[in-house]
Amino acid sequence: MEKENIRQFAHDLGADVIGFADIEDYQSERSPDPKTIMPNVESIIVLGYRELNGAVESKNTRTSMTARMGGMEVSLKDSYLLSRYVEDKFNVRTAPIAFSYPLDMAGEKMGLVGDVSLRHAVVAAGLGVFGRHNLVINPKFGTRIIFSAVLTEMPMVSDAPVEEDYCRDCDLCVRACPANALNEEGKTDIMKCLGVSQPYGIGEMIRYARRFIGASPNEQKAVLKDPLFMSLYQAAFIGFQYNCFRCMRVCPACVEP
Ligand code: B12
Repeated sequence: MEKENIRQFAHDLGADVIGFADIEDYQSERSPDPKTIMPNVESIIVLGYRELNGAVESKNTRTSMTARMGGMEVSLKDSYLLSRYVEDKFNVRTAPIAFSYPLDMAGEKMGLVGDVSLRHAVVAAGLGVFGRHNLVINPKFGTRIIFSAVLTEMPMVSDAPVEEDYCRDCDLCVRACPANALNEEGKTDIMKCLGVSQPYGIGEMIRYARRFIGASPNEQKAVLKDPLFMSLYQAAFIGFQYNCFRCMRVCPACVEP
C-alpha cells in the first residue's frame, strides 16, 4: 500500500522505474555504512531515468552530456520532492542521495566513492544486474539508465531481485572502451576511464596549472589562448562533464534494435 503510493508519486514526478530495498539487502563493501548518513535508516527507494537514445548514440558528446545534465537535474529535483513527500505523508525521516556529486574528496576516496553506491542499491531494489562493463542493466532500459535514491526510516521489504543475467558476455563494451579500462573482469580501471571520460577534470587542470605557472609572461598569453583553457573554464561552471558514453552506447542488452 505504502509502496504503491510512493511508486505512483515518483512515477508522476518523472521517474521511469522505481524500486525499494530493505537497507539490510544493500551490500556495498567499499561504501560507507548508510547508518553514518541516517542513524535509523531502514530502507532505500531507488529511482531510474532512461537515457535518450538519440543523445546517447550521438558521436557529439556535448549532445550526450546535454541530455545527461537534464536527467541529473530531474533526478535531483525528484529525489528531493519525493523525500519531502515521504517525510510529510508517513512522518519518517528521509534524505535524498546525490546522483553523483558532492563526493567525499578526502583520504583514499578522492571523489571516487559515493556516499551510497547506487548500482548496489539498484541490485538490492530489484531494478537491475551488474554487467561486464560494471554498470547495471535494467530489464526495460538496458544499460541506458541512470539513478538516484532516497534513504528513509520506513521499514520496507525489498522488491524481488532480477533473476535473469541480462549481460550477453558479448564483450562489445570491453572492445569499445577507448581507454582499455574494462580489460580486467569485475574491475574498471578508474584512472584510465577518467583520462578519456573526463578530459577537463582535475588531472588536466593540474597539468594546465603547472604549464601556466612555469611559463614566461609571453608563453602564458599563448597558454591562455589554448582551447584547453577555454574547456577548463567551461567545466569550472558547468561541473563534471563526461566525454565518453561508449560502454553505455554499445551495450545491446534489452535495447530495441
Ligand atoms: C565515482 C563514479 C565513477 C568513477 C569511478 C567508477 C567506480 N569504479 O566506481 C568514474 C569516473 C570512473 C565513473 C565512470 C563512469 N560512470 Co560513474 N559513478 C561514480 C559514482 C559517483 C560513485 C561510484 C562508487 O561509489 N564506486 C565505488 C564502489 C561502490 O565501487 P566498487 O564497490 O569498487 O564496485 C566496482 C567493482 O567492484 C564492480 N562490481 C561491484 N560489484 C560487482 C558485482 C558484479 C557481479 C560485477 C560484474 C561487478 C561488480 O563494479 C564497480 C565498478 O568498478 C556513481 C554514483 C553513485 N553514487 O553510485 C556513478 C555511476 C556508477 N556512474 C555511472 C555512469 C553511467 C558512468 C559512466 C558511463 C560515465 C558516463 N558517461 O556517464 C562511466 C562508466 C565506467 C564503467 N564502465 O565502469 C552511473 C551508472 C549507471 C548504470 N546504468 O549502471 C552511476 C550510478 C551514476 C548514476 N547516478 O546513475 N564513475
